[in-house]
Amino acid sequence: MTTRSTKPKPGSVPKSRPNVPKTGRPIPPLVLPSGGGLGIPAESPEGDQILLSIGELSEATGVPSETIRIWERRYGKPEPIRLASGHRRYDESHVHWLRRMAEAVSRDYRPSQVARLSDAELDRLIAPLADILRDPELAALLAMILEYRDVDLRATLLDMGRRVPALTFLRDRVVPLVRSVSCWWADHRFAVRHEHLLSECLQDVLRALRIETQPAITERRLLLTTLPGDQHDLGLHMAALLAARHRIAATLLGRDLPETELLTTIAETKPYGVCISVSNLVGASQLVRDLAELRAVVPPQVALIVGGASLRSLKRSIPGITHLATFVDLDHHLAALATD
Ligand code: B12
Repeated sequence: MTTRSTKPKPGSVPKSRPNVPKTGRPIPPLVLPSGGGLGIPAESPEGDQILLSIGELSEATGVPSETIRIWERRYGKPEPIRLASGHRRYDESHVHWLRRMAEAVSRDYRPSQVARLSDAELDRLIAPLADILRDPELAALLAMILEYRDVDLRATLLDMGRRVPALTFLRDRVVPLVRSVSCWWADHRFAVRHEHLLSECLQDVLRALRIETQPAITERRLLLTTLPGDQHDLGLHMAALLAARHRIAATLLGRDLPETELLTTIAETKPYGVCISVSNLVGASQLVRDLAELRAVVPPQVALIVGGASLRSLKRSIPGITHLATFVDLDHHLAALATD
């Protein structure tokens, strides 16, 4: 399959480019919620454009209102349109910039550094991910999502997952696919519904693949969960698949499990360890606090294994916690455990 010309090129994703996906099917333009919060007519000074309140901007970008205000105070961006009443309003260009700013920040660039960049520089900064889209197999998967071909998507992923080792499948297919979501979200090709569709399909596929190889409960058991409030559990399903491939029983406890429930499960199952996946929604200070608290209550013989995007923000390791940056590290860890 050849790369199609509509694909974004690194450093050249002009805001006004035609929004035509690789499939040739036009992607609907970003739909902004109508009406202003606070009961104020959401019109620009010209009176012909739908504008967003700060809450709506936050909803459209996933960036908390408080962060938007801080960035405006510190870096002068996003610079709101002011209504006669003094209220802040935002248009599509603000949504566009903020999504890309959030994407860069989630990849560990400092907000102060990113805020100084021109649009073209910001495009270049987050471009490496766009390279993923040159991969025809991944591009085909993304097209399936945009066309709501979830049955095909599941079947294709299942087939890939059965053909290659679990680590290769995760590292070369699943993780790049999930990461490209933020790239496409940042430049408006993906909406929340696409993100949900992909997440659901991936969960189905990861579960199915795991069940195919899941060992009967052995003495080596791993419990898997996320930290309170973190709904991002795809990393858990991925880690569970790897564990199953190493013949280690992975007991998925899902997200938002109260700590007391986790402690009771530990007491009742006597696992080798608890594996926690942390998305970059969880900030560094919260991560340190939550993990230190958990370590203090989990019996010392039970390993606490932590991985996920949020770890990149940690300056140093937390005593008693096994930090594994990638699935390659987890794979090594599990391999050693399985032969132990
Ligand atoms: C899918 C997704 C969702 C799905 C989650 C579905 C699900 N069941 O998991 C849904 C739509 C529900 C969602 C919701 C939200 N999301 Co979201 N989401 C994502 C997305 C696209 C992928 C996250 C993911 O699963 N990554 C897959 C994991 C495996 O990759 P990783 O975290 O980079 O981990 C790597 C390694 O660290 C390692 N790893 C991962 N886990 C583990 C575990 C172990 C043990 C080991 C060893 C290694 C390991 O493997 C990976 C490859 O190396 C990210 C964007 C992104 N680029 O990450 C945003 C993202 C995490 N979400 C974000 C946000 C803001 C939200 C919402 C607040 C949006 C909203 N306004 O509602 C909510 C929050 C809900 C909540 N309270 O948690 C932001 C967080 C930014 C921030 N710092 O605030 C991100 C970064 C998007 C962005 N650029 O703005 N989201």
